[in-house]
Amino acid sequence: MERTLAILKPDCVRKKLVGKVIDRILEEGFTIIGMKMVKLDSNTAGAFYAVHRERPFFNDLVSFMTSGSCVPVVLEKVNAIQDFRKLIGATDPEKAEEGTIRKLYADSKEQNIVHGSDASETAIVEIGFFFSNKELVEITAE
Ligand code: 3AN
Repeated sequence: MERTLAILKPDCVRKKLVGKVIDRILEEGFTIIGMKMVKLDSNTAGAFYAVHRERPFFNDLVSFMTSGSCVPVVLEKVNAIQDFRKLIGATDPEKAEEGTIRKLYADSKEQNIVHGSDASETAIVEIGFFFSNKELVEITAE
């Protein structure tokens, strides 16, 4: 079983798409083991996207991510990281495959509705950014 961090970004919340996106995630077989609503400050958003600090879009990205509430969600599934990246589609919604969340709902490369971790090491760090172990539900076989 693998874990990944999703963030439903401020555009997702503003467009009232949280329910639709969560429904889709569940339909695709992911289990939610942690979820909350947060409003990021600039330091936190900047730290989350620290790998992009030197990129020309960094300041705009931080402004966007602090422009409203976000919903970080921890998902569990076999192959969760890769399968979730596939479900959300390419960073640029115009290049995203038909039926992906970004193709369906995103307006631009920056305002692209949802984040998904890109590797197992980053997933662990990113989950720890928003959740303590105590906040994650232990899933037992049902
Ligand atoms: P992804 O979220 O698809 O993994 P990354 O990690 O390359 O994409 O970029 C992180 C975030 O930075 C993206 N989700 C997007 O909001 C923003 N971003 C990436 N590339 C651009 C760009 N060329 N212009 C504006 N924003 C960008």
